[in-house]
Amino acid sequence: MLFKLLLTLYLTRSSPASPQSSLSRSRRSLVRYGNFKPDLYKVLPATVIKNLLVQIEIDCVFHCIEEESCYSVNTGTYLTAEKIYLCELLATDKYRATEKLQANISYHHFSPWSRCESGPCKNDGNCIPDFELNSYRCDCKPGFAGTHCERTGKSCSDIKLYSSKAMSASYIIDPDGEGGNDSFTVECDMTAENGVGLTVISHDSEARMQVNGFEAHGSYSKDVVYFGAGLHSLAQLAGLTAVSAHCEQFIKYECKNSLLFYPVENPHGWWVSRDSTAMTNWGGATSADRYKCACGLSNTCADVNRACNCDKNDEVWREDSGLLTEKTYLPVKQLRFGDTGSSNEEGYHTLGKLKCYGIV
Ligand SMILES: [Ca+2]
Ligand SMILES: [Ca+2]
Repeated sequence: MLFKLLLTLYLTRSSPASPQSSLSRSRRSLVRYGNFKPDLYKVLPATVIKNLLVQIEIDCVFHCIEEESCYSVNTGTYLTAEKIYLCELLATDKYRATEKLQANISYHHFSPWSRCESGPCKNDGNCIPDFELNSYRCDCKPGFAGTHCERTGKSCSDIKLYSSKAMSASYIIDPDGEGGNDSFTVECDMTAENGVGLTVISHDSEARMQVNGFEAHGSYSKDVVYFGAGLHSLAQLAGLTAVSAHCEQFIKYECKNSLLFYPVENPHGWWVSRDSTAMTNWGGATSADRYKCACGLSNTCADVNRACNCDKNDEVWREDSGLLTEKTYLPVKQLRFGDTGSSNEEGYHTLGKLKCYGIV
C-alpha cells in the first residue's frame, strides 16, 4: 500500500510537461517523469542494468527514470536484513521482453504504462511501445500483416513489412484480402532483392524442354500449370501482381533453323498472357515492341535486318532470352512454337518462376 501512495504523490508532484508520455527524459527538458504501472507479485526475468538497494520501493522507479537505458524495474517485496529493498533496473519492459512476466512472491514489477497494455496486436503479434509518444507499433508473427496484424499477408513483401522476424519459408498469402479469391501457399525469399520479401511461384514447365517435329505456326503448345496449395486459378496470381510493385518471369528459346517471330504478322512462336492474349514480345522487350527480342532493341541480333537471333533461321544454335516484366500480362499461361518440322530444325524453351516483390 505504501508504494502505491508514493507513486501517486510522485506523479502529482511531477506534473508532466507532456501528459501524452508515460516515460519522458528528454535532454532538452528539465523535467523527467514516468507513469509506471505495478504488477504485484510478478517478476520480469530480463537483462539487469544495475542492482541497487533502496530505502523505499518507489525509489527504484526514480532510479529507472534517471537511467537512460532503463525501461522497467523489479523490486523485492521483502526487506532485506538491513531494512532496504532489492531494486533491479531492466533494459527492457514487459511488452517487449520475449520472456513472459511471471508470478513470483518475492517481487513486484513496474513497467511504464502503455497502450500495449490492452493487447492491441492480433494473432500473437508483439506490441512495441513508444513511451515518449505514448504510441506503439505491432511486430507481427510471420505470415500476418496490417497495423494490428489483423490479416493474412497479401504478398511476401507485405509479410516482411509487418514482421521483422519473417524468414524465408512457405507462407499463405491472400492478395485481395478477405473474400474474393482464395488464399494460397507461396515460397517467400526474404533475403533476395535487398530483403524486401520476394514472392516465388513455381510451375510445371521450368525444365528446358525440347520442341521438335512441329512445323505449323504455333503448332507446338505447352500449357503452364502453377503450383501452390490452394492455387487453382490465374486470377489469384493476377491479384499478386496487382499488389506487387514489380513482377518478372524469365523466358528463353534456343533454336537451330527454327524461326520465332519471323515473318512478322504471322509469327511461328509466341507466349500467351494470363488473359489468353497471344504476346509477340520476347524477354527483354515490352508489349509495345511487337515481334522483338532483346537483341532487336539493342540492334545486336544475328541478322541485323531481323529482331530476334532465332529469326536468322540458320544451322547455328542461337538463343533469345530475357525477362518479361509487364505485370498486367503475367504470368505466362502457355508457350507456342513451330518451324521444327524438318530434321535439321529444333528448339528448346525454358520458362522461369513467377517472381514478384515490392508493394503498390
Ligand atoms: Ca481473398
Ligand atoms: Ca526453319
